[in-house]
Amino acid sequence: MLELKVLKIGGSVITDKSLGSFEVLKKEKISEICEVIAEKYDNLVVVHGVGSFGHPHVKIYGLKDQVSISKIHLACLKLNQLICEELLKRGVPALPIHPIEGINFDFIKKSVNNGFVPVLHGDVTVDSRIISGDDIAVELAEKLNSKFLGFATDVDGIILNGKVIKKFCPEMLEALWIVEKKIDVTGGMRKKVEKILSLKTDCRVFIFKGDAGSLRKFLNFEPVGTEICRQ
Ligand code: IP8
Repeated sequence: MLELKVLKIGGSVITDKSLGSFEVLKKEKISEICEVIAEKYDNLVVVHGVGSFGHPHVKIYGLKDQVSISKIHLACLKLNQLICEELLKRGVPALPIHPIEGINFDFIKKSVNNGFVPVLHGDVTVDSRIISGDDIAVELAEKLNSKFLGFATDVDGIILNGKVIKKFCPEMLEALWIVEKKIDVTGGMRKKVEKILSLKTDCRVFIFKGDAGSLRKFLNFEPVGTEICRQ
């Protein structure tokens, strides 16, 4: 498999995740992103966060029993179906894949090799854990030996001292500080960066704004936003 890209789209890019929001889509943003993906989707795996189709549910229902887990999963599915439909409308052969069932990396590889675009999402597990889209994206990049991993977020990259930095090195981790007022049960930017730093394979990783221009750059293998350097 040549030049595989893994693109993680943040839940706050495609849904309104502000306090009190419950299953609120950012429809224009979803259209914009799907349009850009439709321009270039070869060897691509997409993972999306679930935003207000999952985080508020975890807060409200908890992970206490099977009914809660089912409710949370169903909300994640709703968003995943919608994203896949929007991609499909634009000719992208999106293949919904649900991590609650376990991730079959060979199947994902096979589907990419056969021209599909697997679309995974943040989810819950039957043993009451949350699996974040960030974890899934990093694991996919590792297992599929991807050379390009991108995180489309609601910020331009990593902001230190008020400025977006082009390259982030592990020594900067302590300085990473971001104010987040949203509900996020899987952690913010710092957790994302820590996860990326744990990546064991040789893969360029970028955090960038989920807008058309930045996304286009990423899909064309151009550096964008902040590159996370691991040494
Ligand atoms: O939105 C979280 O996934 P994320 C999954 O990628 C749930 O952090 C169920 C909250």
